[in-house]
Amino acid sequence: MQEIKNTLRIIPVHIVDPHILKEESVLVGEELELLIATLGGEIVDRVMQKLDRPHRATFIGSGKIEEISTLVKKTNADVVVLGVMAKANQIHAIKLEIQKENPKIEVWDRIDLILQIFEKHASTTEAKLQIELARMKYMGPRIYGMGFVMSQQGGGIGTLGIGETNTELMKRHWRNEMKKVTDQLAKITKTREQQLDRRKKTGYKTVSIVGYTNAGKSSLFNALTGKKTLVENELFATLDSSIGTLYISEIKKEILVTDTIGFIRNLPPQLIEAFKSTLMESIHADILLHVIDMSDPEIDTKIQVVNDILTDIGRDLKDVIYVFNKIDVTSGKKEDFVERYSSFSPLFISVKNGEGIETVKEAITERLVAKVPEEK
Ligand SMILES: Nc1nc2c(ncn2[C@@H]2O[C@H](COP(=O)(O)OP(=O)(O)OP(=O)(O)O)[C@@H](O)[C@H]2O)c(=O)[nH]1
Ligand SMILES: [Mg+2]
Repeated sequence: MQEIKNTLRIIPVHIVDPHILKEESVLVGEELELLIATLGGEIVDRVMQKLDRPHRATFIGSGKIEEISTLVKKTNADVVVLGVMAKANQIHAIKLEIQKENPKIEVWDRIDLILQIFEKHASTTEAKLQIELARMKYMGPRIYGMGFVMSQQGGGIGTLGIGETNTELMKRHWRNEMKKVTDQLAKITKTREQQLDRRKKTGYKTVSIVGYTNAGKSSLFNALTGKKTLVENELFATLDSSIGTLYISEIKKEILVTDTIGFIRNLPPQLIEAFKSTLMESIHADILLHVIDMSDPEIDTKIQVVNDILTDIGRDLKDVIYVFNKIDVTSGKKEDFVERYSSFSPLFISVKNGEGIETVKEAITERLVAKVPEEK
């Protein structure tokens, strides 16, 4: 995959499952285009496809590929992005066809797009390593040659003329590379674990901020800790975890607050796995603040996505507080959410105008005060 230098001319392919609600697919499509905007891509045209079931060889089928090829020629596009997760061989097959119109065309699926954004936003060694690992796990077959993919599927090897030895070599190289990165990351994870242990021993309590991407996590983190982490109206502005402190006068102690990477729907488990070291604090925090954009029309879906990922990484939802943010631009009624999410002690805030920040501190204090005696 090439480095991104100039503005990429992108054609999104919105693949619509006829079984889901129209409103929902519109929002999923908007999210895809928001991801493209975050990468700094220019949408030069768009393609829609209603698809009951993916075509085995190409996901979208030959008719659609032809339509896209024509558009690629007409618009001089650099990248075609499928709004779904496709298999390496499917992407490859599409690419082979479209290359007839533009030999330099890139074909990505939604995960490739997310990985590109990660790469653009990564600043620390840890984030970079995690992205490299995610990319190897997800795209290894595409990077290190199609031979591996073909041999996995048990078909097409003969026709491509890739010998078994060659395939084995590629596989081994891929595994070695992955092991190098995994080892480097393991060191960082270990350091983090030791830090966490030390903090726990010295009695530090930790609060971790989690939530869907762009919900306002870093904004809340800054408001609570007085730090200045990057806040952007972009998806995945934050890729690392930051730590700040908050003084709780009732217990006369500082607590640690962490901000971390946001979540998004339909992430393959390998990707989440690759970010484990960043997510470590969230897994072990005493309290989780789940920040929710209350102005979002997909609020319930996104809450569910976050909960599913938390559960996946092994965090129970017991000590989670729901923090509904952006009430300054929300028309929905608080009462409905209070009722629906009563077991998550819902709070309502606007980091933008400072409303409710105190209630967040109070809720944290209340939990900590309740916890301290039982632990002594
Ligand atoms: N209207 C309004 N906008 C807000 C509020 N809080 C945050 N925002 C905006 O929401 C956008 C995302 O804020 P961030 O704090 O970067 O969100 P995040 O959850 O850290 O996002 P990622 O790190 O990208 O996952 C920014 O444009 C903020 O200015 C709020 O209370 N009201
Ligand atoms: Mg952030």
